[in-house]
Amino acid sequence: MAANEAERSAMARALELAERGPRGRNPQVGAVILSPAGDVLAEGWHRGAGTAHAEVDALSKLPDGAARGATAVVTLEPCNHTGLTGPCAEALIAAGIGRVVFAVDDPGPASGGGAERLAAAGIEAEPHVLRAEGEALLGSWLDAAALGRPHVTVKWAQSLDGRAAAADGTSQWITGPDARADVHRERARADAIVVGTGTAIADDPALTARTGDGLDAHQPVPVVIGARELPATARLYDHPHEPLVYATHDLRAVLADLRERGLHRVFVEGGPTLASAFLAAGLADRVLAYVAPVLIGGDRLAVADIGVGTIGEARRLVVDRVTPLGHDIRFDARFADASAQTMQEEGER
Ligand code: AOF
Ligand code: ZN
Repeated sequence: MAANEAERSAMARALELAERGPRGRNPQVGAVILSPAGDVLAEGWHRGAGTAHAEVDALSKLPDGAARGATAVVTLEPCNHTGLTGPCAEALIAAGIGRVVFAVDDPGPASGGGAERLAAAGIEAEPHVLRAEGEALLGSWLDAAALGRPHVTVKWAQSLDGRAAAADGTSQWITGPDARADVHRERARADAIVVGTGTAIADDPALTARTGDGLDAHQPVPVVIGARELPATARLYDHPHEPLVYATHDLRAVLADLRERGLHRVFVEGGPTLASAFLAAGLADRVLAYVAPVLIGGDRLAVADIGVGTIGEARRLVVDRVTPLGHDIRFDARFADASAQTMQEEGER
């Protein structure tokens, strides 16, 4: 049965409640419990990993039995797994809830499926009420939940012949000002911006997002991966966010930690060794390649060995957009679904 007016306005309220929760590893979720007559019985929201989920928070404000036959209006599909807390679908069933209305499906391989669990218990679950608003609120959390890790964009600039630097290592200004401005817009959309220690030392990048004549309002967290020691004077230590430094080659561990910190969209800026490592591991979802009409030659390739030994193993992409930027051309491409590797947590199916 489609949602009625009281349920829709309760969902709008639940979305407001959700925003009280922190952005982080866990989604922002709100819940409102309505009586069969449409009166608000209780409200709840999720306060972050390890605390009660929104539905359970709302139920906890009611005396035993008071939710019998009531409707739970929740911004996210009630979870169906035991993570840091128990499954909300079971909590709703135990409380005698008669109907559930939710906005957004939980895409988690383990946490999803709550709607089916409710249906199996004879509880009507009405999905996708104010879905667009719910998805807008959760944003990139949804990508990370589906992938089991942050969404990864690997970016590079290259000459027409596929080089990222000249023989002496110089690499600045392969592409022109329009392409560089575009990179800053892309940085501003990311939660974290990642470079290898080699690039951090050689290029000394600031890793800020600069648009127009100043710093963009949103700054991605700078991340450095690799074993080499950075000089204390590195410019990235002047970044508004404290840099995260990982002295490891275990990209999965790095991604898992970034997700724990609520950094759901990762922008890998290089250099070629790190970009190639993400590609080789199948941990890239999107490629952003800026191609300049210059020839460099030599052996400083934009992408090195990615484990392709024979042409049948070539990694195919789908190009979503080709954009001229001044004299350069931008390719915005993604890996076909099966190619990018998801990451499942221990014990998840
Ligand atoms: C809900 N209601 O309010 C939230 C849900 O480790 P846990 O137990 O905190 O579980 C986290 C996962 O549960 C999270 O990734 C997401 O799939 C779901 N979050 N589910 O029913 C809530 N916060
Ligand atoms: Zn839950």
